[in-house]
Amino acid sequence: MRYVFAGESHGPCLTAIVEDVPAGLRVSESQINSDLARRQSGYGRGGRQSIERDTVQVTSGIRFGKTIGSPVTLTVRNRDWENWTDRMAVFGEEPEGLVREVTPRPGHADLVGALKTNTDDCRNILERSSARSTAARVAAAGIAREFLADLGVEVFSYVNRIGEAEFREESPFVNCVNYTPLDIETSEVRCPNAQATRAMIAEIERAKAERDTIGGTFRVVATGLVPGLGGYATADDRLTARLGQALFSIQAMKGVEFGMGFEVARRLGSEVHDPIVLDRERDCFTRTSNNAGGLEGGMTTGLPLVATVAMKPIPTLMRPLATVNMDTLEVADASKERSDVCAVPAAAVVAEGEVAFVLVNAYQEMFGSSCMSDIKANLKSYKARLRTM
Ligand code: EPS
Repeated sequence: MRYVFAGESHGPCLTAIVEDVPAGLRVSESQINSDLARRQSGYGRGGRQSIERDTVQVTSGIRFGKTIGSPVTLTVRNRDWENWTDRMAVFGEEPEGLVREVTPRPGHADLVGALKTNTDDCRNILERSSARSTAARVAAAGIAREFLADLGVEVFSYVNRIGEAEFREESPFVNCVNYTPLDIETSEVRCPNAQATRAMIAEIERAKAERDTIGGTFRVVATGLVPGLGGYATADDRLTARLGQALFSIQAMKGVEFGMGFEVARRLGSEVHDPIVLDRERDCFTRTSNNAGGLEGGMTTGLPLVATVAMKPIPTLMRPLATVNMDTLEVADASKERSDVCAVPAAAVVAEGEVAFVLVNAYQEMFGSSCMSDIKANLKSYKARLRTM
């Protein structure tokens, strides 16, 4: 299952087309809309989110609430388009006195994108590089999430750091599965701990008072996975690499760790690797810890998959950084219209979707692609074989 997506931040709409969708998958419009709403949420979001009310319109691939095996087209309208019809007109002449974006923001794609594509207006770059496009990606991921849910796999996320405010967890790679959606979604920063939530909000307030922006880290967790997804034999099979690529494809992501992550470099082997034991009750192999974050040799172990992702502060600062005016070549303040002070809680929702697509593909490789009933039958016999080993 793969998707392409298109649409400018201030154009009429954002569109995604999802291909290789098996037939017979039930899809809920309200579930996609609730993911879109989660993506719009989070303490520290900017003015744009009070304009938009993201909802999905599906125009192909689904009949009577179920996929029929053809590509699924999903559209999210940009309400803000109405305020941009002159500056973002699809056809017609450039309006008289059009203000071009010539003061590229450090940290954004503005300057390098303009140099690369030979334009004198950074708007042509920022309209696409903006994280607004993640609304289309979250809508597309709704299909992947339904696929996984049908196979008993759940993907969720939570924020564990904003700036200096950290949610310190006891054995996080084992205990993270105990947080409920209520614990996470009722927090204004999507952190399942009230004290840490308060500290994170204070960090966002501190950045806002300084007219600055702030980043953080979040975890993406997937439960209910079978062991053996991905592969150890070729570079392309390795799920670790595929997850890394998917997570780094999201704007502003600067680091990805699995399980214990970088900490493994400081520890001895005996403190890192998860001892294998037999779970006699569930009749399967398991581990006494999950420092590997659910991945060994490029494959899932069957334990929860836990990725921790670092997001940098958003590059549009209300107290602009120094840049160079591309017309005059003089020192200037970087562009600032409006921005989010912090978008870490929203980015975590986007990351859930990217992880979901990687997992769907790993399931399809092992268990088939054409229809859900065959995929489920194949999965059932695989699970039965694992039990008889
Ligand atoms: C976003 C919409 C954008 C920004 C943000 C995310 O809206 P606008 O540019 O109209 O204010 O709030 O985009 C960026 C962080 C960025 O770097 O471009 C959204 O819908 O998520």
